[in-house]
Amino acid sequence: MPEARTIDEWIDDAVTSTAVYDIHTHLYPANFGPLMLWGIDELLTYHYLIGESIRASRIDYEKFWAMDKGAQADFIWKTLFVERAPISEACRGVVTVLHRLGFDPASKDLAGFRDFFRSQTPQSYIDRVLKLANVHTVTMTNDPLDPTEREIWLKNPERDPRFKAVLRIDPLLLGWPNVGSALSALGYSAGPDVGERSVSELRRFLNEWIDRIDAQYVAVSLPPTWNYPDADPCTRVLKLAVLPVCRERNLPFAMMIGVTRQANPQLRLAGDSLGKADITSVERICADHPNNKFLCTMLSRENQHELAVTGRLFPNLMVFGCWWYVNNPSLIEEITAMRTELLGPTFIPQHSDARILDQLIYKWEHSRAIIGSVLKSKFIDLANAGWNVTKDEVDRTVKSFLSDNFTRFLNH
Ligand code: RAT
Ligand code: ZN
Repeated sequence: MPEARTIDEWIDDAVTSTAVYDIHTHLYPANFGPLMLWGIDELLTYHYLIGESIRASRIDYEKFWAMDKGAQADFIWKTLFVERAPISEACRGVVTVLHRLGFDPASKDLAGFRDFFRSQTPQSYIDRVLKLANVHTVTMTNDPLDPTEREIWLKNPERDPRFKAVLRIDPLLLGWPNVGSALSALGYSAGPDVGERSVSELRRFLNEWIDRIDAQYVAVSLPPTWNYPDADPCTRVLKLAVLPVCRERNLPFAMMIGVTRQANPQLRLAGDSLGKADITSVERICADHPNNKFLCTMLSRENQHELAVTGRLFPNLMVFGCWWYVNNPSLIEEITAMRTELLGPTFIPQHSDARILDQLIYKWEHSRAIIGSVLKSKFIDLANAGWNVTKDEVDRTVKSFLSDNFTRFLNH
């Protein structure tokens, strides 16, 4: 029987050396031009840090938004890293990134950091970051109704095989009746009412865009009030267009549930809140569509236990990630331990949600450490219970968590 120290070493090795398939980010490859965000000014103006700096400084919203990006980054650096200790998770992330790139973050030499980023090219910086973060594939979030993104796709950009696409359809489910006119402006004869004609045009839209971007799955974020089934356009579009198309094409449908958009609009992207959602909607959609595959993550801590239990009940449901406001060390640890106890190795513990390329470095370094520590405690408990834990078993478990559970689910 291996000693606890040996098991710890196996896990540390596996967790660091296994390359990650990051199943949800907001990143783009270099040839997507302005959509690819990277570098120190983008890192500092991450919406999490915008929210934190406005709160800490009590600056007027208008005064903050009137600054250009460089001035906002200066302000956030001064407010959160110079005047105060950067002890929040989002602040610590910037410190980890700078450190891993070889800087002494304590030098507080923002001008020096900027010089380094100015000397990088987007393409080679992607190689460097993916290597440092040990991430082999990054899943984007692609919205064909976003005019900038749409223009780029319509030019058939060359694909970087490390960046996979996902068709994100929030407005198609939640934006009725207005989305009807947005679709008809693009040549789909959809009206405001989700009638039969709109439904068949929606299916055409979905199929065309799945093909164009080679989508790996179709995704939506939903409010805590989401109810399924309901007498609303969302249920109708799901039942008649989204789920049949996903089924025909064997694509998962990803539900990210619990976001209340724009609870404080003054904060713009940083102004979204959260709430506890009704798990019975997840149960019903999985039960009613056994031939569909679902990915699901939930935003409120209060939903995490019932989501893990729901995962036990439905093999067609893949529980994934610690999303956004639960992507913090104390909660990742709690959620990952609980999911392991209820689901064994059959879930996807984490995604990064990175919006800025460099964030892959910290989001994965921080998450790997926690996934490793949860696995150590579980494998040592197992050894103490009398099981002969092997290195192969440890390696397979880590690979399932960081990459294989997702590819197996896609291919099933
Ligand atoms: O985590 C985030 O950055 C959020 O702003 C959202 O993008 C969220 O993850 C989403 O995909 O809606
Ligand atoms: Zn996201």
